[in-house]
Amino acid sequence: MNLDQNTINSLAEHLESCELKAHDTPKITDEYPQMDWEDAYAIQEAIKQRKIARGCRIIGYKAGLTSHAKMQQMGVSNPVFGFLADYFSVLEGSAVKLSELIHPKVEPEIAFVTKTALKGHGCHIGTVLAATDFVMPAIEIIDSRYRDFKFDLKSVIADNCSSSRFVVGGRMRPVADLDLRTIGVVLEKNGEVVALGAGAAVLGHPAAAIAMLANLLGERGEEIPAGSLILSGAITEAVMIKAGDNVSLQMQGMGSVNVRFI
Ligand code: OOG
Ligand code: MG
Repeated sequence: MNLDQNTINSLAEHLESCELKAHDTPKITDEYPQMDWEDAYAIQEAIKQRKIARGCRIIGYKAGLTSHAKMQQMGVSNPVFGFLADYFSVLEGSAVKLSELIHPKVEPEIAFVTKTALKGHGCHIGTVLAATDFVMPAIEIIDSRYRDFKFDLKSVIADNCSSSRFVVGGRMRPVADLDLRTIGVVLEKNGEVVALGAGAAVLGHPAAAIAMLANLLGERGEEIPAGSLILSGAITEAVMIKAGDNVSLQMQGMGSVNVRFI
């Protein structure tokens, strides 16, 4: 680690206050170019602890930049991981208020819900499928706190990987009789198709993203508890939205989920 605990705490406070007040900021590596991977995850952890201290519950995790479409869009080359707090969850049927966000985008993702804990290292697709209770279609609403969504991997990790809101819906399906690689995904905005893909866009198999996450947490002595919700990463590139937009995601055999922005 290259940053001291005071700097980590003050960067966590800064990024979290940008999130809560919907303000953007230049990426933090501009001021702290020496920041390393451990520092980046330590800042993310400090943001998580601030939320827990305020009474938030951590309900799960997310993987990000797990598809070539997303890596190319954001100009980076490795997956990243973040946490999901209770208030990130938007119920289908309610609307997302744009006044609470900076410059949100939507992404189509497969959400996993676990029935047993997952602890790395050594987790693989099989371990993940065995620990999965069910999967559901999810629309993730990302909202980088960095100006114009311009960041490097360390800055985005510190910013909890642009996590902001998500909506799950459609049908919960057990994974035993699903081939998650070939599930077709159609994302529509105001009735128009804006992105398409299949599950395999995420690391060849979406469960591989969950295995990577479990292995990474395992290195830190942590596990994914039973009952966690995990977003496995965008299947397509992210799509910008504005007030009045209506976004709908259809997943083959898994129904659809919708969200409105006001
Ligand atoms: C980082 C978060 C990416 C995904 O699913 O790839 C992400 C970003 O693009 O702002 O959530
Ligand atoms: Mg995402």
